[in-house]
Amino acid sequence: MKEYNPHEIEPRLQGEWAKADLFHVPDNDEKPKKYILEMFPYPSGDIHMGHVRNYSIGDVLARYHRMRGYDVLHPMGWDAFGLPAENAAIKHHSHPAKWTYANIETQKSSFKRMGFSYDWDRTVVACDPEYYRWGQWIFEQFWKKGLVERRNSPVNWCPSCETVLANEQVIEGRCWRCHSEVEKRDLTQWYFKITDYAQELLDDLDQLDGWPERVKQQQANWIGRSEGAEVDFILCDADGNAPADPTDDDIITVFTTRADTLFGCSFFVLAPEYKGLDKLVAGTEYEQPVKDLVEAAKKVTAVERAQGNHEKHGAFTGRYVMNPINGQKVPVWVADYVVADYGTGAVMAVPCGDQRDFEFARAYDLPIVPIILGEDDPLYDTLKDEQNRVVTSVDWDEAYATEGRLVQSGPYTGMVGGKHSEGEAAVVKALEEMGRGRRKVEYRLRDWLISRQRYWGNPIPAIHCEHCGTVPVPEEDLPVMLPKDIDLAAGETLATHEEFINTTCPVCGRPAKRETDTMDTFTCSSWYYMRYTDPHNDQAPFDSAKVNSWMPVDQYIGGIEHAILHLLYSRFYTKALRDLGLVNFDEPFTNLLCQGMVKDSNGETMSKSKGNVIAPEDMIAEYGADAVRTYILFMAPPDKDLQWDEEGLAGIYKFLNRVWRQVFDLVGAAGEDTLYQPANKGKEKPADAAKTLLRERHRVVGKVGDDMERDNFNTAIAAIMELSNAAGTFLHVTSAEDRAANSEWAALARDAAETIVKLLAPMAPHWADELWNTALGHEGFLYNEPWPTFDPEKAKADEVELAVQVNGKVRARITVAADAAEDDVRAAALEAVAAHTEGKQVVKAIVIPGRLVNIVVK
Ligand code: ANZ
Ligand code: ZN
Ligand code: ZN
Repeated sequence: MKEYNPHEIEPRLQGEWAKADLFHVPDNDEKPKKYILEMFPYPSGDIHMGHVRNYSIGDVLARYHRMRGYDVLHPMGWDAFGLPAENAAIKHHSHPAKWTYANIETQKSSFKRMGFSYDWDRTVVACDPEYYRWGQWIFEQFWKKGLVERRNSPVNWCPSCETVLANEQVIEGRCWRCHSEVEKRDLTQWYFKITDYAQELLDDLDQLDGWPERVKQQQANWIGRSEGAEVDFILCDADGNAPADPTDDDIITVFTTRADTLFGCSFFVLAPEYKGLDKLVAGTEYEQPVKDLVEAAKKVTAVERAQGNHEKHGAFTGRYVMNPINGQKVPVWVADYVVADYGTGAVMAVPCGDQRDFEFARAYDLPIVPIILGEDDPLYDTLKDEQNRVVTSVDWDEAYATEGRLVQSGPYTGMVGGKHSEGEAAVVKALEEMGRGRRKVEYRLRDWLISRQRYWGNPIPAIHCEHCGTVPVPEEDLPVMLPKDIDLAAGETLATHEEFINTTCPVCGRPAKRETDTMDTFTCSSWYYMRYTDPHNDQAPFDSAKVNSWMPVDQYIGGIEHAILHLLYSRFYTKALRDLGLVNFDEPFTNLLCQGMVKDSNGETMSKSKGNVIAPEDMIAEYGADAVRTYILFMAPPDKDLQWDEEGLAGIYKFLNRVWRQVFDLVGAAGEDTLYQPANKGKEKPADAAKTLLRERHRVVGKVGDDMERDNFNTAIAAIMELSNAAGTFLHVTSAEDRAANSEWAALARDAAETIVKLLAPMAPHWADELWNTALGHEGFLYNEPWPTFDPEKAKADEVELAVQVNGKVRARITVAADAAEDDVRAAALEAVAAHTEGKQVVKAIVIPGRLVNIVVK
């Protein structure tokens, strides 16, 4: 028998697979299709265990479905634009492309060394002009469709990355990449109008049954639909006189989810960035204090604003507005807790019902009018029938933010108040009738800011002409190529690259300037999975028939950190491309699996700075790729964190060795009987061992199939181990001669061997192929072999052993038919413990099928 040597067989088989072009998948085959996809990596250097886990999961699924008879699309590529390449280039005085392509080569050879079954012919590299050309083309289609806007507004600026960021890339006020605190700047930037799809992005989450709940929840929260109303307040003088016929300039509108609380509005607050604030205070004594407040508000960091519990500061504007519901005059303040880009940037402050307003009222000594109360509130009895404002202060510690009864609220007094309440509906109706309010749905989702002031990205294909404005680069001139001659270390950027900038206007032919911003790298990852279906197309991003035949992705696998960013953007791209008529599906990823992290042996995240990184190549060098793959899949369910334990890996390596030997033995190819233990023969009868093996063979095939369909790779491997145990017992008690002499046993042994090898083939493909070719004497690769079938009848155990307890103590064991009726089992149990129940009364006898019979006597 040949010894198991992964270091010899793995590279050799990888070469054979490549030579046979094994993983090439045709487009127009009759077979049913599966698209298995792992998130493409950023080429940051060599691969880490997180990659190994991510791609091992994908590879097992790809190989499994292939054996199940599908044509499997399983591609790999690189998300190759982005800042780390630029930083590396600056550090080493080289070009980002050099660093990027070198890393791609390294990663690619690591993936090959892991034995992943990618169709390398379909590779997509985001920084290749053949790919980014079509990213630019899609940008232009979006533009034509009205989904692109260029506008000036306050944006997130990362001072360390020296570029703007989308809202999704600001995590608790910090840059997603470098964790620096993000600043606000007023800049003219490019946006994708993802907000046009806010409602559909929210609604269609319901279709995504195959997505983790928490990802859908995060997306729903991010989209943040909020149902309420807009209410118009009219500017008035200090005596409360408002123009009878107000113009738009006299009106300030607010968005509120709590119109029911209008009677409790005791002041009014504008965001520091509110448009028109300057005009309100110009030339008054309030101008300077307001300006000071606005300046100071810029220093309230985004981190603090996001948390919302900073000390609130404000200034009075000297102006008043009239509350449309009761004609009351309300002072207008400006304060740093109101954000400019939500609702209208103005709020009707109701300190009694809103905690932020409450805190502000306390800080500036503004009235807190109780207009909503719980029925158990001490004030309730006094105020419950009071329509007028008689109490204007409370001794509370916080606002009353839940449902309650409206008081001091005119005709609405006594109604239930709260979000979507009776009171809210009544007030909105009244406002609508007087033309001072209307229903409104707000979303937290903002348009996607996609321009970046960085070199290593996809150039935005636009030209600025003094005469014609900003116009798209003609399609036939795409791609706008990134210039190669740039010295980033010397501070050069696209914006300083004269040759790049200067061009002619495609409309009027006069000199014009190119746009120098590049696109967010998340635009590259928003459609790469479509390009895989037609990667070499030079006429279009992809052929619609091809993309529609493969997409949506059946199983997508990647990290939870993309819950909002990549996964939301990809859904937007899909819907926009659908509306452009380029694809015919609504959602890109039918099933999503977010794999858990790989932690070190103490449960800590692995990082270079902690020095606790386990390098995949070291583990491969020691145990081979098959053991690493199988171990990673065995150690934990795929969505849970995995704690590294090298002993466990050594155990899996031993298991592969043991089964290797078993397979040779089972087919009598070991040369000698390596596992036969004549001394054991007496303990277990060979006929019983054969029976058990046959049953396990059928049971385990059924179980592994079920487990694979549910991504339970760990329990699938555990079941294969059980089958191997049954095979082991059989080999201990039968000799090669015994088996050769009994044709039924010989057939059983071969079938068991082939089954084990096939079941492990998705996890340990080299090991399996080598056994398939040597011990089992077949040609070709298991990738092309059908998955084993099973007979559920044969999988059934015919007898089971049950413990019999009397008053909690095990007194006997009985063996009964597996399908025995409960009454028969009870009778057998009572008979077996008759000595312990004699003279006593049996109170109950409970049968727990397959496990025990519990008898209580007294
Ligand atoms: C009056 C009111 C009374 C409010 C009350 C709440 C409770 P969601 O649910 O998140 O949509 N708001 C509106 N625009 C704002 C802005 N630009 N910056 C800060 N806050 C703003 O929140 C809606 C509520 O947030 C609105 O309803 C408004 O305060 C506030 F007892 O109006 B409410
Ligand atoms: Zn940054
Ligand atoms: Zn022009």
